[in-house]
Amino acid sequence: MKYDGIIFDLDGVICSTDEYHYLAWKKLAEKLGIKDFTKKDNERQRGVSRMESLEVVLEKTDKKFTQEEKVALATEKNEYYKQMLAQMSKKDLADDVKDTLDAIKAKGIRIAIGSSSKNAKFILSRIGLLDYFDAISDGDNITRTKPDPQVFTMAAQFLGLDPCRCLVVEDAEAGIMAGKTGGFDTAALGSATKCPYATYRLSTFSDLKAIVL
Ligand code: B16
Ligand code: MG
Repeated sequence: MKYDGIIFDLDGVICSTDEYHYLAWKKLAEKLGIKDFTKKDNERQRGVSRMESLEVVLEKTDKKFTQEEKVALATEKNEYYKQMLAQMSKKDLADDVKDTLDAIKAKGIRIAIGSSSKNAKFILSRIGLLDYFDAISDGDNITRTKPDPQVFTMAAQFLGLDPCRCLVVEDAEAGIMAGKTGGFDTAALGSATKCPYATYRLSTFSDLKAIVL
């Protein structure tokens, strides 16, 4: 087998919660009087921490905020986001994602989540995958977010595998950089396909089968 383990990003790879991040940040931006927060701005929020994502929004206003006020704004965004997540169900897990994951598992390849999010376990529970992965590395066990490789190196450790035996699947350029820095091969989806450092580029999630099976 080409890889013994696969580490999946969550938002924008396993499910479309990247769209909910965008909508929640846009709602916060509008409350701050920012009318031109766009998907292009949101691209820079992929994979990075909640507080770094807030700075992408605040670049668009002249208003100044204390650190305490920034924490309150990030918390407010997270409340909007969690309200959207609470509406999710198993229907939000696409068939091609579930079928591909099942096929990978059936071959005995170990699988992990590698997500910067502190909401990862809640999302996995909503879509019925909380107990499905061999390991979860997420915002609760890291001190640095992507593009730092920590979330992926910890996922590989949890799987008991060397990074060179694992593939990272990502939709964020920051995630591809994190994978590369950590010594992983990477498979890019969506906007991450623009990143020159990706090992593979996927048009659909199920393209993974041709690489790893
Ligand atoms: P939270 P991923 C990342 O998740 C998102 O891409 C990024 O936009 C977000 O800021 C980060 O999680 C933290 O998320 O606010 O839910 O803790 O793509 O690494 O799964
Ligand atoms: Mg992502």
